[in-house]
Amino acid sequence: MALLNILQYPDERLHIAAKPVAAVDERIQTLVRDMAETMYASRGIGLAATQVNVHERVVVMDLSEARDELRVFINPVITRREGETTFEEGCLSVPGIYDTVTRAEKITAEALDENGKAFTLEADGLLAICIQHELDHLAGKVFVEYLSPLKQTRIKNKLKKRTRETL
Ligand code: GNR
Ligand code: NI
Repeated sequence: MALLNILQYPDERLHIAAKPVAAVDERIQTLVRDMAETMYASRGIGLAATQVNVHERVVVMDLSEARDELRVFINPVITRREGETTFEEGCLSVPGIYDTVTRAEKITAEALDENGKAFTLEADGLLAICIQHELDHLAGKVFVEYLSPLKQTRIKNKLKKRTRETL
């Protein structure tokens, strides 16, 4: 097991689009385990491989109170979107920043699990929001890009200042 470093916005590597996983092999299973360990250690509800500088379509998620219901999405795609909902989002790559984002209320997602088995999931509520947030990461998009240019500039300056102070 290993803890992975999480890229911090505005790191340009957060904008690299992830490639599909060719085979769910031992290398991918190790990545999944390390990403899960990193997500739990950071108290996040989700983590996309992009955030740990691996540009392949892998996501881990756990929305359970007890933190014992790991969900793994390999090569995920959203096949259906319905309705609209807004939620105050945060991101492990944008620490301390929370703002409202509008997304689809209900989605259908298709992916492979950690054994390479295909599944379909209908989701709403926080699960639907989190899946959309993570798939955005795989496309190279961070939630702050939904905010106004002014807010994006302020967030960038705040995080750059913080990075300077903690180096
Ligand atoms: O831990 C997280 N919480 C969260 C809250 C609202 C909407 C999305 C999220 S995902 C985030 C973890 C993360 O950054 N995943 O990419
Ligand atoms: Ni995020």
